[in-house]
Amino acid sequence: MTSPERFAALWGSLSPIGQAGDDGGYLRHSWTDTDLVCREWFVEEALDRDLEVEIDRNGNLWAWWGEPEQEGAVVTGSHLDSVPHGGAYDGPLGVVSGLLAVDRLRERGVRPIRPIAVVVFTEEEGARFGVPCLGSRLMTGAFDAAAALRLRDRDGVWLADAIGRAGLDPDRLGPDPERLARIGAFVELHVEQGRALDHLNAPVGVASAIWPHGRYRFDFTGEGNHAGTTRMSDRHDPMLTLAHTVVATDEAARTHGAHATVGRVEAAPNATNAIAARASAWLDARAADGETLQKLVDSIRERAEKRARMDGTHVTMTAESITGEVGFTGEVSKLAALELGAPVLPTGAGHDAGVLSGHVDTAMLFVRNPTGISHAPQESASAADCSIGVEKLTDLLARLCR
Ligand code: HGY
Ligand code: MN
Ligand code: MN
Ligand code: MN
Repeated sequence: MTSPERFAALWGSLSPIGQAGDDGGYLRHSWTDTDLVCREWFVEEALDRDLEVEIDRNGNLWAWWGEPEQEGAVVTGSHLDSVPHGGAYDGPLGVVSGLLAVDRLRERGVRPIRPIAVVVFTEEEGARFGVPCLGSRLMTGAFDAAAALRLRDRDGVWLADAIGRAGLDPDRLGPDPERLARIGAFVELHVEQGRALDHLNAPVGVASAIWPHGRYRFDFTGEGNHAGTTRMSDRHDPMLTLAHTVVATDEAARTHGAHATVGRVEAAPNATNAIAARASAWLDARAADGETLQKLVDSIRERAEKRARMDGTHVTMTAESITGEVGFTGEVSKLAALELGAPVLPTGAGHDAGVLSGHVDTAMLFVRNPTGISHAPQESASAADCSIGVEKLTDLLARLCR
């Protein structure tokens, strides 16, 4: 059994990396120095386990027990990057659990006939370059390499320069069909981003589905002017239209029983005593099915356009990334549900497992999060539940690799 103490020991070697600010949140944006330290941590832990480490053409890290070239690999893992001031567990829990599961398989005397790998996918949160699950989407061809070379972060740094600085060749970005074809099963363990397991009093659960979701950019244009001398009746203020769009987002989500959020806004010139000339807002919209998602986004867009006409401003909406509905219905998920005897539940959060599920027999395991909070410092999981998660992951991998 992986004791909570043993889990805490490995966890403790990773968790201080990238903890930013006094709120205890994490700042681990991909390809930054912090991320490179996290990646070095992973490589060291993998080499300590005599795993063969490789970095693929898209920057994803793979630690192999057995022959990478062999068909039918059993892969587990997750990501190490975070949203700004995110929680400790979203991503890293799956990576640490994967490494500990390799230890446990060896202690149990399991002799895999299929290679096992622990993977770290890059840029899962999309917090730096705006596209979630970028590493797994590039590998599967779900995101175009040429489009990736057009990605820049908010400081204007090109993705190509960021990965080049880490020693990768940007020209090699792109689909990796041979690698993908060699994967027989993928299992991602992840902290639950909600409280269903807490309410069910269960330490571990199995994913049934991932809600379809999308990210949309709203650009509002109006008329910049002096904040002090411009009469209210003469204004064309894009911030007013933006504000009404945020209210419309909340109301539409409640009407449609969906989740919709505006968590990021920008204004230009962003000065206290100047009426904004332009403003932007990013919408994250999610719903239990694709049809509801489309209705939700359409109604938000229509209300934004209607308000723009009232304000004499102009609004455009651009879809930045769309993720279709993911159902975890394959053999591995069925085995997971049977093997674990745990609750089976959907999630509104996107994951690399969702991207791979279109190509590989995939399952997701969730570990209880007593606060239910995620993408914030209050995200939590107990060492006891995490060590149960490692055992359950080990049970599943043991079944899959023989
Ligand atoms: O945003 C998401 O759904 C995931 O946590 N990256
Ligand atoms: Mn995650
Ligand atoms: Mn996340
Ligand atoms: Mn002045």
